[in-house]
Amino acid sequence: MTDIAKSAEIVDTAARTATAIAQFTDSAPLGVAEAYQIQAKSIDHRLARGETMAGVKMGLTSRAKMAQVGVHEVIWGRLTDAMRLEEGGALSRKRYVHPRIEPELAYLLKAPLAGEVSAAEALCAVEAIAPAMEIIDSRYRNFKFALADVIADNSSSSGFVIGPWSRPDRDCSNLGLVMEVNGRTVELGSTAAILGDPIRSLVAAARLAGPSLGGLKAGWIVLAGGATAAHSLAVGEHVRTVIQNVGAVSIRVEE
Ligand code: OOG
Ligand code: MG
Repeated sequence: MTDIAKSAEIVDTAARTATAIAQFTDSAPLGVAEAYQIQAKSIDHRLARGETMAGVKMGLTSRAKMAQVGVHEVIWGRLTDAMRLEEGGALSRKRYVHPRIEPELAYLLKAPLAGEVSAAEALCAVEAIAPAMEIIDSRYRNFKFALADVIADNSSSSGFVIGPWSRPDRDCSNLGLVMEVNGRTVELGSTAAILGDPIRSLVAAARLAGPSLGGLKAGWIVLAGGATAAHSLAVGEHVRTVIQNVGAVSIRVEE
């Protein structure tokens, strides 16, 4: 039997102290349902320290991401206010184990969403969209994990940065995007890489995450998932993502 509380404390401490840990599945089997319980309890520690829920991140919604980490299921994690980084600001490299960054599309909800919804219904709950990047930092050694490990570790989420919000009045199903580091293109892609259309990621968030969270709430952010493989961050890098017709978002990496 997995000790949910103990495991939650282990991932929370690893995240808080930027210390790599062994995969849980190296020592004992771990189910997906238990893994989500560990995630929930680990985030409870953050909420107890005064952080508040800011939304949900969807993960492994593109083939490029699945291939990079060798896990092939859509997963989700919780976002808190403390994970948000200032757009155009800096992140401190030493606060992470081995951070990576990836280009994403963000949705801001104006109405609650839960359970089985259509793409049209999901879009009706969207107040705004924005270019975004997620900082993922698996707490497991060598960024290696199985499905249940990554879920327990809040689906690797450790930060996010959101560019300017705009009205969700355009077709976002196939928008070109580029992620550049110090002006050099490192990833090129399309929002279509996200489940064929990123709105499907919001539909999946409502179905998969909604029930555990009492629904996705108005005011929450939903990250649709990386459209390309992630880039490993190094001190001195300035990372910028531009999404066609949506805008740009950037961050730099300090010591
Ligand atoms: C797992 C999290 C995946 C995404 O956008 O696909 C994710 C990982 O890559 O460590 O955030
Ligand atoms: Mg992501």
